Parts: sequence; C-alpha cells; structure tokens
Amino acid sequence: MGFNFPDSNFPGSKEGAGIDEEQKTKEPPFYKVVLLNDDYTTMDFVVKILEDVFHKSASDATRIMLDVHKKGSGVCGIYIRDIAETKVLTVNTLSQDNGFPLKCVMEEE
Ligand code: TYC
Repeated sequence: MGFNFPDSNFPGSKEGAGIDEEQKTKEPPFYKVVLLNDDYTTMDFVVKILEDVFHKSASDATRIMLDVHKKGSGVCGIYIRDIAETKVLTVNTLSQDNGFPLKCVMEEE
C-alpha cells in the first residue's frame, strides 16, 4: 500500500490548492544561443568562435557559419540560462575586442 499524495506535492506540478498560478510560473529552463549574420565579420573569425566558444568541430563550425551567412541567424547551442548568458557575453566581447560587429543573442526555448 503506497502513500497517496496529491499531484501538487510533486515538483513541476502546476496543480495545487491555495497557491496563485502566478507564483507557480517557472522560468523556461533552456535558452538558445543564436549567432546573427553581418556583412563585415570574416568567415574565419566566426568559425573560430564556433570552435573555441561552442566546442564545434571544424566541419560543424563551417556548416553553422555558412547557414548563418545564408539565412541571417542560426543556433550555436542550447544551454541553461547562466551558461547561455556567459556564451553571449564571451562572443560579444571577443567580437568587439577584435573589431568585428558580430552579435550573439539568447532566446527562450
Ligand atoms: N556574412 C559574413 C561575410 O560574408 C560572414 C558571417 C557569417 C558573419 C556568420 C557573421 O554570424 C556570421 N564575411
């Protein structure tokens, strides 16, 4: 014979008596880190960013860079918020330090 807890006792449950819906709303746990195309950043620099910051192989980095170049933007990876924020800051700082306008942003999953 097992205990019969109401669903609201389990983590992640959205049901429960006496708790405002607003209090139970959770932040999305994952964020896409997205690279944006521009006309001035060199293809070599973008490939190096994808290898060094996102740990992509040379062939994956080239494929993602060309995808961003053709489509305007592309996902480099999906991370929890703190990691996504650090990746975005790292890319944007490296770009600025190297005189490129390359931009990286994060989006809720
Ligand atoms: N469009 C750039 C060029 O032709 C290359 C590029 C690719 C720039 C991806 C940014 O996120 C980017 N040199």
